[in-house]
Amino acid sequence: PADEAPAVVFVLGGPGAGKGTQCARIVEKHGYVHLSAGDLLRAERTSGSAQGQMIDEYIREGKIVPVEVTVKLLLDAIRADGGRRFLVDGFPRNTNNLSGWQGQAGSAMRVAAVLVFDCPEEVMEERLLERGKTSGRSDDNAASIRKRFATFRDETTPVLKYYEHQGLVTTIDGTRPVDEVWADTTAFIDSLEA
Ligand code: UP5
Ligand code: MG
Repeated sequence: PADEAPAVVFVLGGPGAGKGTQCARIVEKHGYVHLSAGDLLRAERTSGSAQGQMIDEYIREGKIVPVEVTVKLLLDAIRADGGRRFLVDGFPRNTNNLSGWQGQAGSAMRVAAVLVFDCPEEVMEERLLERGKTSGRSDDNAASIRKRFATFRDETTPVLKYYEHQGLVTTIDGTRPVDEVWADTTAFIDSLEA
């Protein structure tokens, strides 16, 4: 119903698991608005703002940018769009992100589900090194990739555990070809709409 708070699906999974790829398809078929926290941070970095250099360093080191920065970017984008259904990709990445979201967006937004793409590090590493040949992303190199993996393992896992306890997590095997992953993804989004 229109009086309900806007719905958010958090999309998580390790670096290179396929979050952005699947989100783009969800937008095309299901009409969600896609907000990649990483894309918003990368855009903010190049906007020349004072915090740009700070964000740049966090990203290259695979560290998680202070939550106030990320939540503000996300909420500004959500409010500017005014839509009812959002995919928030790559967030919340640690328990501090989680409490920042709950404090600042908790009552205005409804977390409908948490979609997690599962993929072994060897596979993700290969994808990211390949993409790094052309992506221009400052974190698509072997040293940054190692740090991103460690951050995901140490800091994001507790967030996944939290939402698992809430019964909100659906995990999809992201190791397979894009079309096979998509078959499960679109079925899952359909199940939310049903
Ligand atoms: N590819 C995708 N799916 C494939 C498949 N099924 N089979 C074969 N290849 C597949 O895909 C990655 C690559 O793999 C692409 O070349 C793709 O074609 C191919 P993509 O869909 O881009 O995967 P994704 O999971 O989105 O990978 P990404 O690199 O974006 O993940 P990260 O989580 O590392 O990046 P993000 O942009 O979310 O964050 C970057 C950094 O920003 C973080 O490390 C952190 O420093 C900072 N950040 C924060 O501080 N806070 C936040 O809240 C968010 C980010
Ligand atoms: Mg991405």
